[in-house]
Amino acid sequence: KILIIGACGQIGTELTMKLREMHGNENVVASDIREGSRELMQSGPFEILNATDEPHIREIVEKYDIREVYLMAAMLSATAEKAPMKAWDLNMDSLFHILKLGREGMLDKIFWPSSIAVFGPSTPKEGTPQTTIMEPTTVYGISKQTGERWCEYFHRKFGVDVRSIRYPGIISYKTLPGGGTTDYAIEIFHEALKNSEYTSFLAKDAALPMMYMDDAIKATIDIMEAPAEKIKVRSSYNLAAISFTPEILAEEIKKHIEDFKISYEPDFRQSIAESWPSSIDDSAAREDWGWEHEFDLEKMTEEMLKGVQESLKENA
Ligand code: VAH
Repeated sequence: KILIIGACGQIGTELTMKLREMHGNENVVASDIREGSRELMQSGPFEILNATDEPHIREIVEKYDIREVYLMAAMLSATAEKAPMKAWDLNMDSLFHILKLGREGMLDKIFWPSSIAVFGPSTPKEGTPQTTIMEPTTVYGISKQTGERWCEYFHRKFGVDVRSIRYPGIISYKTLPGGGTTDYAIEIFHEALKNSEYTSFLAKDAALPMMYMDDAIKATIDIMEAPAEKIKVRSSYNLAAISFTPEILAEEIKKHIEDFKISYEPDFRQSIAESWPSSIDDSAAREDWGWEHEFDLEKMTEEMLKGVQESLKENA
């Protein structure tokens, strides 16, 4: 059976629904520090779990005979800057608990998400390579860089089959943003549909690597389904789909909402965005396990406007 830790988060929610669709609801146990959406809570087993609570994790793994864990719990970049040590403890302790279970032979496979936040101001910004200099300036980025090193260590030393992806900014409408620097690209759709205007907390030219949620879920499933020998990178794979600036995204939205207006009031998150790459080279993922994105800027914008419109109607 599969356990998802952090199942109520932005990625966790949609990943849980997808895995339940693939493997059967009863075979996918969702867990998080708090309850999640009605759809998630009603579709299969759920446990309230603090991702740093090792004894409770072990108890759940034994109770449900878990053999695969997706560890999606973390504090993201913007929130982590407000509570650095809390973010470090959550992001790192949770990973150690799961890697140790893997070392003890309790798990067949582990998925752990990294992020483009592992890159810093000294990293080449365009077409950032799979292997390059990484001097992250955020607590979140430092925790993800450290986590990658531990994943590679537990794989090399103890044969733990842990797989990881450096997610770019992820855009979706089924869960509200969770404290990320890239979340302007989610908020903008809600504001455009509600008020036809949006004030961006990033500057107009802040280019960032982004991906629509369906592509992120597909990549997560693809890397976990690939034969172990194809997964040559055991720190974490670069992954990319689209790159755009707030200005480019606003222009795309204006094709659907003509009177949409954007203004810019960069805040502390602008300096985080400036420390990250503008675009990523993900050729290793494409070569090793056949990664291919589907959603370009146009298709993502259409899907988001449709999806946010529906959720606004439902909650109206
Ligand atoms: C964040 N959405 O903004 C996350 C992600 C690359 C961005 O790590 O912190």
